Amino acid sequence: MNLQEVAYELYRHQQEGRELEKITLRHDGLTVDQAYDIQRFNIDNALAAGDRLVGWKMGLTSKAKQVSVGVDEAIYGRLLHSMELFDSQLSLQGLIHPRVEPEIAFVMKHRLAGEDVTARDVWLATECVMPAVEVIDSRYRNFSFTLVDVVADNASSAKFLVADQAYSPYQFAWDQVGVVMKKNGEVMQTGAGAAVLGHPVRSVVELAHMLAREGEAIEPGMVVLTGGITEAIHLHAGDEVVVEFDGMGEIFVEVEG
Ligand code: OOG
Ligand code: MG
Repeated sequence: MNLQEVAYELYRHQQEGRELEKITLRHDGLTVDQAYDIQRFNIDNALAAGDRLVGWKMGLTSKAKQVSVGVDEAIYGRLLHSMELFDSQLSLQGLIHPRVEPEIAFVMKHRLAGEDVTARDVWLATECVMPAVEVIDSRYRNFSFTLVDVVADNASSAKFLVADQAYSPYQFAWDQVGVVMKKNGEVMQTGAGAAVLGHPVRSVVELAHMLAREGEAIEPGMVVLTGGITEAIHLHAGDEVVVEFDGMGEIFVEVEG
């Protein structure tokens, strides 16, 4: 099996917003390490085409998310400049079956690297913490995948939006922050920061450890999405989503169409 070929097929589907069958159906020997190689090849393709790496996302860090997709391990993906939204308008162009989820984002001021990174190191390295939402969009049919498939597909990354307002890392107990996600006026999901590995800071610790094994690091200025606090909800043209973060205001997503 040629990993570059598998990667390129997935890349075309990501670029064109076309779904495909799980790659593990045809390549059943693929390992998780090879899946991360595929993820990296495709990000390198995007960087060669002029995009920029702006951060990392953790995925499947909450029980609700693990149960809903049937994968019980945390994963990471890479965030590109082209994925970032700068206002509430979400175009469905190039998306297959998008879903949205509330997240807490860390923005770094110092480099974080190594298998011995602790929560203390994360606080020392963090510039600010921000409410965020992620729009995920698996390229696989019916959003159905194994661990290997989803890692290769850059952890279903599609779009993300961070709030305008940043907060001091010490202003809130991030595990106790409550979140309410409404769609078209109806409450769809509720949760608290503690859903993310007990405390979102642990997600950044875990990311640093996972990256250390690959010789990668969280660089200054990068954003880290720590993982969905609740299950993700489907988005369709005309939907209006409001995500309320306790004491921190709201993030709106208006789906164009
Ligand atoms: C995998 C991505 C999960 C999160 O925050 O847990 C994720 C998926 O559910 O498609 O982004
Ligand atoms: Mg997410």
